[in-house]
Amino acid sequence: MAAKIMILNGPNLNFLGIREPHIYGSTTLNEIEASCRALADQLGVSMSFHQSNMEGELVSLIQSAHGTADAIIMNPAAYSFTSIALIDALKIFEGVKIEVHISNIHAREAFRHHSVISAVATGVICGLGVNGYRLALQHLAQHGEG
Ligand code: CA2
Repeated sequence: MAAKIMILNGPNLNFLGIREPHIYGSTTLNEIEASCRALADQLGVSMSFHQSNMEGELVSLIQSAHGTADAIIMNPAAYSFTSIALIDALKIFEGVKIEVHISNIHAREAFRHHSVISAVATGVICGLGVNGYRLALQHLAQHGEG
């Protein structure tokens, strides 16, 4: 059976490609989803794609992945720097967890330098633009989770 991968996006990422293209590029979230879907088809994995501005909703989505998905790819956006609730939810999820940031958070303001999520992530991709999502999918497909 095809592996199942959940892709989660945190607050304000629905504005990708619309505002601040100098930081995040001009690709919209819908375009990222379409590109990930095409790649997932090619790789033979199944994929769901979500965005929420609400921390509790992201927690519920992570909980729903428990027992139903093999891996989570997550851009927690601003919650990366604050959310104990996301840490706890991700700890419950037993599969592979890849944290993705479009920008290089270490080259930006100091308050973006420490993601609290990274401690519970299997791996982190950051600063490689929207290609980070595709690289995460490729990794999962190549390493037995996809
Ligand atoms: O680089 C990333 O992917 C981030 O996770 C994006 C977050 C930011 O808080 C993190 O520090 C790094 C912000 C997402 C907000 O997205 C916007 C998109 C367009 C216009 C304004 C915000």
